[in-house]
Amino acid sequence: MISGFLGSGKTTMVLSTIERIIQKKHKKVVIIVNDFGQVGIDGKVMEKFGLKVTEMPSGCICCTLGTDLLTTLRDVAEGFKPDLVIIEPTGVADPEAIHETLKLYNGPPIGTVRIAIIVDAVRYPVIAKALARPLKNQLKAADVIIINKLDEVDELAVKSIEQSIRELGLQTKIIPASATLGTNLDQVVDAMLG
Ligand SMILES: Nc1nc2c(ncn2[C@@H]2O[C@H](COP(=O)(O)OP(=O)(O)OP(=O)(O)O)[C@@H](O)[C@H]2O)c(=O)[nH]1
Ligand SMILES: [Mg+2]
Repeated sequence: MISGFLGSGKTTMVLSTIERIIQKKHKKVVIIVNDFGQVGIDGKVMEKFGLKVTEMPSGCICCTLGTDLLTTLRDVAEGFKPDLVIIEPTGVADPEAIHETLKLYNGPPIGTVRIAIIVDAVRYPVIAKALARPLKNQLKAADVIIINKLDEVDELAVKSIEQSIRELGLQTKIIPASATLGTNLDQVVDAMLG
């Protein structure tokens, strides 16, 4: 699952890493997007990699569409037999709630669930103030935290974000990256796949 606030760069990160992800070990990948955001996932681009894009009606898959996520998952599992499913929930989704929802899934076995949280390096200071609680909930759920848009900030800003995350008492792996420039994406892929 690739989660994070609106506009943090989830879709861009998926698009920038998908080729590496497929090369790494996954042959058949399904992407479940809950909402087509600022950057859409172009069906034709995905076809090039033999991917399938499943769009779910907008809404929050962590709550109202909980069963729809499970239905969608079962449909793709049975119909497509993917090696990897990437879920991009809406920016407001609570990844922990989605994780709980996934525990109710009773289709073909899921295997490992990993959660990558993307934070926007530019907006982090504002979000940390205005949305401290949901931010903490997201970060707490993460197996890896990606500080995205490295190209837009200086080293000091990145250090201060890292420090702020550590002050929440989290020891989670943190990777600064740029989805648009391609910085540190090998590390991102390794951490996302586990
Ligand atoms: N400078 C910079 N811009 C980025 C980077 N990654 C994404 N963006 C831009 O940030 C904006 C949002 O990117 P998206 O990939 O749509 O973000 P998202 O998290 O999928 O957004 P929603 O699905 O709407 O929540 C776009 O204008 C991207 O081009 C990055 O590494 N650097
Ligand atoms: Mg998106």
